[in-house]
Amino acid sequence: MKEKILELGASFKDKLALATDAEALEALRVDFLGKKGAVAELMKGLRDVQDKKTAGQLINTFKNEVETAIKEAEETLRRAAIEAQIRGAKKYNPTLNFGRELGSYHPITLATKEVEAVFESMGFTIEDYAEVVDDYECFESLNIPKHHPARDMQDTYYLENGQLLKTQTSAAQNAIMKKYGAPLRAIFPGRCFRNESTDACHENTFFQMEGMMIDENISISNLIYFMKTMLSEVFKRDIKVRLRPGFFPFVEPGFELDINCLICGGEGCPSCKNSGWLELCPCGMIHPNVLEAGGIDTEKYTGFAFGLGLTRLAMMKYGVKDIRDFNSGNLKSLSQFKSV
Ligand code: FA5
Repeated sequence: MKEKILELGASFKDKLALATDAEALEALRVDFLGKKGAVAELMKGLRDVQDKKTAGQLINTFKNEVETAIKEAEETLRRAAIEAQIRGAKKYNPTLNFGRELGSYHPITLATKEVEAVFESMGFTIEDYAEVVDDYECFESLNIPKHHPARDMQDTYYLENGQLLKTQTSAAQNAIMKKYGAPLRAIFPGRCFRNESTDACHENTFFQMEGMMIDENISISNLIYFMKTMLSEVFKRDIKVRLRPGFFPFVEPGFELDINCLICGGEGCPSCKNSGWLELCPCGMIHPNVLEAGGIDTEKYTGFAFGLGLTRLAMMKYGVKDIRDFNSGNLKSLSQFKSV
């Protein structure tokens, strides 16, 4: 009996190796485990064996081995079929590219992703904030009380319910300070709205990216380090930058950070209002009143903030001469920017 089983085992192995589809496996199962299969024949043969117990155990072990091997082979086939399906789906997906151009990222999205990646790698979290805010968020909490002349610099769209369309991403500063407290590193990109007449470098709807870092002993050198790193990572080449004093009620001291216009190389053109420089990223040390309004202990903490003009950054990075092209919906020009 033992020899017979060994013989059958070898034959089963050979046949299993050749069974490469479900039908062949089923045939093998019937041959060995079916009513008239090899195992059933072995059981019949028990009649003529003296040591029935040992022979019965051998048959049982063989039967279990055959069952397990067939099950495993079926599972392998099932997985291979699923993988083939997935591979096939990648080759042909009727919902994609059906006689049309594939979509692409908007250049402002690309610029946003790049800047986000730079700050994320330096430990900043990325926050999202509303486009409709209230007077406190956009002005009061930023040390700009009612009737302060700084409000005139941002011609605001007010809603009938007293709320307004965010004129600057700084409007989220207070809520983010309250949400996280100190220490804090956060950036928050967002769409801003101002009732401005448009030209090659001004839009009424544009993007900014605000950034804040609050901790013990934060100074202007930290601010300059982070601004420099961001610009060199995003532009990946040396660009001329100038830092000059700038007034914003929510920072003290405040700076204007301008970059040499990359459209004209600094000669002067409509993209930079013929000055050769483009205001890109005002920044400064957060005013203690603003920190206090955000619940931050000003005895212990200081911080910097910046308001990067993301749409202008995209202009410079991609050589777009007129900011109005971004909102034009002109797919022919916008779809040139495919990669991140
Ligand atoms: C502000 O909005 C401040 N909240 C920035 C700030 C944040 C200062 C934190 C200090 C600390 P400003 O109005 O200059 O500042 O706008 C910031 C940037 O947004 C500008 O440098 C410019 O790049 C961009 N920007 C402003 N107005 C427009 C516009 N109409 N079209 C396109 N980009 C604009």
